[in-house]
Amino acid sequence: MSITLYDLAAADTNVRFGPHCWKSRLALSHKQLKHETVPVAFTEKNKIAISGQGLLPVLTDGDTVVSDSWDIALYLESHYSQGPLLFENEDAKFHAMSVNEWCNNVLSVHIRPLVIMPIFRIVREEDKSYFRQSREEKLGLSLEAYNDKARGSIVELNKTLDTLREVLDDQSYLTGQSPSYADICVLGMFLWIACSNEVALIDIGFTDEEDIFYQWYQRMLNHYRDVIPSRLL
Ligand SMILES: N[C@@H](CCC(=O)N[C@@H](CS)C(=O)NCC(=O)O)C(=O)O
Repeated sequence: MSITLYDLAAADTNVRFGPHCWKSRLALSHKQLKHETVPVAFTEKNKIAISGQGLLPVLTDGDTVVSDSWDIALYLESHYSQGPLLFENEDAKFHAMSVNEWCNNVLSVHIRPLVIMPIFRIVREEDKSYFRQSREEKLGLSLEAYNDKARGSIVELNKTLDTLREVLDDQSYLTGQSPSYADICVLGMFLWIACSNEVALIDIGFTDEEDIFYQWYQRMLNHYRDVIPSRLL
């Protein structure tokens, strides 16, 4: 069956920056599943009408339609038993679920100020007013005022990563010596920064080459290099 992933895109449709979309793209790569991607801009939700909701990612596999990155991960794991597992066992699934929640509720708070203006700059002209209005309504601040929090965010993000550094001190990946869906969730959040900003993460200044987290990040990019934009490798 042919798998298609509908993925949030910038004006340059090669630029895909959605963190949840990245989780699904990395999950497909992890399971070594061939797939096509369809770029979807913020105001092109008609392309995913088939899913009955308005958020990306959406995956189609023949007649099956799955939305929500977590549900996509569960779908791929249960329907494609070949290739490496996303969750080694039930405990790993619960661990990944809590890492995913932590990414969505804690990490994202520190990351969002770093991506808000860069995303505004790279989306299509016709998407800019939707992006500004929807984000300003949610944040209760102008994009510009929110962007002013970026410097402080880098410091907070760095502190937050200490939780991961403690784990990565003893092992190469979050659940052991090979990557799993928990690692994918975290990488998805960092690809949100890396794909919306023109400069490399290290140039933004929140980590350095000696940092155990940065080393994990490089290992992850390399592991999933078949789907990672070449400028990040
Ligand atoms: N819980 C959902 C979140 C989906 C989500 O927020 N997707 C973003 C892209 S990564 C989106 O569709 N944004 C479009 C919009 O805000 O209009 C998941 O994990 O898939």
